[in-house]
Amino acid sequence: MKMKRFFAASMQQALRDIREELGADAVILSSKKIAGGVEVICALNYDETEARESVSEPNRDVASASAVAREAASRHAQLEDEMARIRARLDQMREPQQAAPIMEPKPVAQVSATPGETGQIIAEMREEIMQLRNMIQHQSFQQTPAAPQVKASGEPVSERPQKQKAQTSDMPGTIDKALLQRLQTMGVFPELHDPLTAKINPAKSVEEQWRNLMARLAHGLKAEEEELIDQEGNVVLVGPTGAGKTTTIAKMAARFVQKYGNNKLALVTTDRFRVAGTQQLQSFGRLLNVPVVVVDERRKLDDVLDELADKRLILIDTAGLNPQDPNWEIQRQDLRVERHELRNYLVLSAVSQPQVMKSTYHYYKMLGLAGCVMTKVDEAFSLGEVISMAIVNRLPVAYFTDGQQIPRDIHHARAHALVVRAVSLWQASSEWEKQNRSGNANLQDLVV
Ligand SMILES: Nc1nc2c(ncn2[C@@H]2O[C@H](COP(=O)(O)OP(=O)(O)O)[C@@H](O)[C@H]2O)c(=O)[nH]1
Ligand SMILES: [Mg+2]
Repeated sequence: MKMKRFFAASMQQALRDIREELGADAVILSSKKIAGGVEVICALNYDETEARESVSEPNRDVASASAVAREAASRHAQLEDEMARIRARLDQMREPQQAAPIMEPKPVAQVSATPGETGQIIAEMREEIMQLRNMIQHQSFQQTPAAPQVKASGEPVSERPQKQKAQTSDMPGTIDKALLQRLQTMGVFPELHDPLTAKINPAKSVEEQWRNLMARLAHGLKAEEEELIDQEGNVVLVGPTGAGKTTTIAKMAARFVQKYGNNKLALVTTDRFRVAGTQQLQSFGRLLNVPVVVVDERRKLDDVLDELADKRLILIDTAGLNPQDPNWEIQRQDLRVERHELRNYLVLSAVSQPQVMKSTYHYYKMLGLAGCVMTKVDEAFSLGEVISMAIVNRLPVAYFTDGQQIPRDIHHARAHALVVRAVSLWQASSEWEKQNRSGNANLQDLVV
């Protein structure tokens, strides 16, 4: 591991110097304020254990600064490449078909390559869809035998397809009950079951029906095509207390600074109802060296946005309130603007109960919602609920977050990746339930 000490006037300048000299794979091991600026120690070919041994006495600032830069530095270049590729593909894909929430995905076989670049893009898309199908199949049916069973004669046993045909012919024209059960276990809202299953062919094998269902789920889920930090404007995160608004803003801000520097970003908060409300954002703003402005009766949001006219992106944090709270109306007034445009994103915690999510949406939709951010995906037992919320309410997903690390644990959302994750969680929860059921049987013996 190569280590190097950098001195710079600001953390941002240090990050720029480091990136220039050591490249995107450099990892910050420690940083501290010194007279006239900051001192940062970096490493190339980072190894966690080795690093822990070399850096003694890390303090809180060090931990935060390290969290800001660690991994993101190395993943950044990779993400940028991926984003450029996806953007190009989406440009090619854009079709005038936004109407129904669940749309029939194009059968892969019908996608024909055209010459040149378009052909290449379509070939990549086809590959991606195949990967999605394979992943879903692999994750959902791990219990099915990997290799076909063979009779003593050497002839393959064709038992499974026959069995499935028998299952489906019992209920002509209806979807297999087991599939509905899977949708339920995944947390997919019942109101989506019919639209999802409407065009599923019950004559197909259960595996094929399931793959089709998941492809339709992914197709119904819309994701924000361009990452929010790459767009200009005023982005507001709204949602209940504890959903992860402030943390997500911190993650987005750190990503922005790493990509574009700190000159074109500002943070604004309307969360002035709790002492801690503004403190959290202010300390993060200090760390990134970006301005943080608090909106209140004297500083209207319109005026604040006028003052920040030279910024490319303004991230606006809010208090998690509900209409019963006397401050709800105050915050609504705070968010009322005449001279600017706001894009409100609802922050939905993947661990919220469906009813809580629904009532949250009900409260916040009156603000006008441009999309949503899914948080705490790492803590969720199922993702069907939060995915259903986005589909049913036609909220494009901008990001999903899966941890507390800033900015590592935020990801530009992609529909199929979220569905694959939902399927693998379903797999894990089915296993858990199976074990739990046998546990309950033992408990019953005890109780009786
Ligand atoms: N596990 C996990 N925790 C998160 C995530 N996002 C935020 N949190 C934590 O959730 C708690 C509340 O977050 P905060 O941003 O203050 O929520 P806010 O009230 O909506 O601003 C904090 O402890 C965060 O660290 C996430 O994606 N995963
Ligand atoms: Mg907050």
